[in-house]
Amino acid sequence: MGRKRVPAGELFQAALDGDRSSLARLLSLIERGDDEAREVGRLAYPLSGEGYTVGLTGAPGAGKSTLTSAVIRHLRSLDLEIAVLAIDPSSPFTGGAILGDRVRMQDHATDPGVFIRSMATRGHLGGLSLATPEAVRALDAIGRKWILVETVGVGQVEVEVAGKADTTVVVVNPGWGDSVQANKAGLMEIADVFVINKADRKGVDETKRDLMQMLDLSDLPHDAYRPPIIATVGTTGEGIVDLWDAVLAHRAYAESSGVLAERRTFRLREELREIIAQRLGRKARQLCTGERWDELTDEVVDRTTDPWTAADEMLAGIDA
Ligand SMILES: Nc1nc2c(ncn2[C@@H]2O[C@H](COP(=O)(O)OP(=O)(O)O)[C@@H](O)[C@H]2O)c(=O)[nH]1
Ligand SMILES: [Mg+2]
Repeated sequence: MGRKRVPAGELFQAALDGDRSSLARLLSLIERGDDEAREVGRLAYPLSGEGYTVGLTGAPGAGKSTLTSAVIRHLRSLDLEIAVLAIDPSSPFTGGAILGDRVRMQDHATDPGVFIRSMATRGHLGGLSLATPEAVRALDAIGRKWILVETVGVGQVEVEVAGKADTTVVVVNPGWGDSVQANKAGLMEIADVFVINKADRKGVDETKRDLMQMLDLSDLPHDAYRPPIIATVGTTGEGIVDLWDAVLAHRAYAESSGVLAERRTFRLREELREIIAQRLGRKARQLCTGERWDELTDEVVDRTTDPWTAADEMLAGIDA
């Protein structure tokens, strides 16, 4: 790219000192996920842990970016510094949604109290599941106390990624009950707060009823906490204060009940497992090359040996 390569450690220090372009480059490293990304991860981890992540998820077009922008405005009015990650796992190549996000959030582009970053997945969801928490930690490490994460939440894997926030806001629209596209069961499971956005349209009450019914039927434990349902109009900012109050209420509940600590432990354990799985995958790909590999596959093809015996030989010395 013609730009001078700066060692990860230097970039990290510059980002810590408040240099935004270094922070942007740091996040590019994380997105790439190579050895330098690991280095960034090692540096960021001990400095992280103070930040709180709020995920906004829902179908494309539900108004997530518009709401995010309205939330940013609200938080800035309270003088809070924030970071926003906009992630779109569903369209890794077109970047169309991300362009839309940029347009809708550009009001804040010159505000030093706001850092907005779009992340594409380059068609690799495994990459996203590691890059997202790593990016969050980098933002946390440089001192952002609130990190908003916008993700598309349609398919199952996307919903899993979306559910990895400390508080998850699920955005639906009036008429959601009729939509066949959404992974409703998955979204019900991860929602801490429901938002019916586009409440300027008709059907808000029906949608609210649908959601309440689904909450009643779900086997989530409701004794201590039940996700509230907030109506908003992202384009005018109506309901944004209620939305944010609901986030704060969930946070207070999650912190005092131990739910937050439990979730974070679970997430870290999953992440560690994923790191190990990816490394083992890489090792497996390295193993399956070379002369002996070619001979063995030929033997399996010729039926002079079977796949299991061949695998045993390739894995000799590795307990797998
Ligand atoms: N009528 C109406 N339109 C909205 C509202 N919120 C967002 N939109 C519009 O819905 C479209 C999609 O919004 P966007 O924030 O990009 O959705 P995202 O894909 O979920 O991020 C845009 O044209 C917004 O202006 C709302 O409350 N009411
Ligand atoms: Mg968007």
